[in-house]
Amino acid sequence: MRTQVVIIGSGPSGLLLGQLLAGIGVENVILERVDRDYVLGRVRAGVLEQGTVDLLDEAGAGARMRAEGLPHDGISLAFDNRLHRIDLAALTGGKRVTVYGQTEVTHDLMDKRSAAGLMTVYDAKNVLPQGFDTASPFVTYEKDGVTHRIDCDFIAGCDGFHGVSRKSVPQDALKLFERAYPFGWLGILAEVPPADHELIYANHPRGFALCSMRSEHRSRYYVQCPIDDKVENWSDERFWDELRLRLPKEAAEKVTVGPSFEKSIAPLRSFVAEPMQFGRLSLVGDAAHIVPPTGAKGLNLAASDVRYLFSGLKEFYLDKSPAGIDAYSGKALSRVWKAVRFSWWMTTMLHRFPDTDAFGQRIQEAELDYLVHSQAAATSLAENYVGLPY
Ligand code: RFL
Ligand code: PHB
Repeated sequence: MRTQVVIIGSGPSGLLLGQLLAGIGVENVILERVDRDYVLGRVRAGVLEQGTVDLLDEAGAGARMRAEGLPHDGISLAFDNRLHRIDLAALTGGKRVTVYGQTEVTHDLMDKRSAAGLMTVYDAKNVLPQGFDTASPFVTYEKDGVTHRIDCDFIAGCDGFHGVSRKSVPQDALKLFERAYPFGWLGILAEVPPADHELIYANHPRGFALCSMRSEHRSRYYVQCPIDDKVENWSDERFWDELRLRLPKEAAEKVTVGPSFEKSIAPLRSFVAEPMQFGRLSLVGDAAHIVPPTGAKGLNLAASDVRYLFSGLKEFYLDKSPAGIDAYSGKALSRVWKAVRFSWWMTTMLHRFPDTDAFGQRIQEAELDYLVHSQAAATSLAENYVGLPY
């Protein structure tokens, strides 16, 4: 068969791109390695920048987010047994973030896609992008033991960090940048009201902790844990005790405990692959870059990549010009590296590192103190947190 754009991966970046393309009449097919429920079962990001919110609206998938998402005007940094609020809106001329889970974003985009009758092949095995150094690329895959081929104009590699797209480009054409952090995040979801109406990022001698939420009745909490730790080592009781030890008293007292219904450990990593464009194949989102979740940037970067690629494809199809596609990698990477820097900086400032000595600890304390008492420093955090302009 033939289509205009083959999208590999039905995570948020693939689904969002597919929906935007369909909106301007560009045919696309999504090939996804696993099934729909598996994709929806992954609990990940929770904070949307305004640019991501606007893009979901443009894709026609913003209605539930508008109704159920929680707009936040600030966050708190906790250290030295106190909460220090950063007023994001006041520091950025009224910008804010929206708390709405990635699972819900994916769900809304999938519903829109099925309602529009757009083709998605789930359980597509051995997906392989080919011929993307020519003007006639194609993708092969297997489904129920039968091999299929889809010819197209462009291939969008939206298949995450472990996907096939990045692996399919000539490896000597790729430049990789990587930093692994010597700890992980243990996260839980529980059907209890959040400790605060805004997020709390805590630096504590026992390690980092984060209070987040999915709704006014559902909390998402994280604690920094050793990289080789196992979920089985963490009963709910141990988790709640550890979380409360890492929070200032005023926040710890407001933590409502209850049974967790999800518990997992995520490693933290910074990773960038350059370039993000190889002829007719583009890498989008986690396929090209990973950030540690401390700045809440992973999903938002996937959305900004989609915005740049979509405008390039739109220019190609509507104005018959390849200029936008040719500029994709440069534009996307410029924004990616700023978010990589911000996420690395937040991670470095808020976590305990195994090799932090007394000097390093005082530097961390001085940085946090400076941040909450200097308008210039707080403004820098705020403008990055709400999202740099596209
Ligand atoms: P995704 O969401 O990984 O989706 C990729 C999709 O591609 C499919 N796929 C394939 N399909 C066909 N053929 C293949 N060979 C394929 N290989 C893979 C996969 O099944 C999947 O459906 O990438 P996308 O769309 O770029 O979206 C990026 C975001 O998901 C990601 O940046 C964030 O979730 C990162 N992230 C977090 N970001 C935040 O902002 N805040 C968080 O709290 C947060 N927590 C997380 C995270 C990422 C995690 N990962 C990657 C393990 C927690 C975890 C555990
Ligand atoms: C989340 O709610 O999962 C979340 C929020 C903020 C972050 C990371 C994760 O920085």
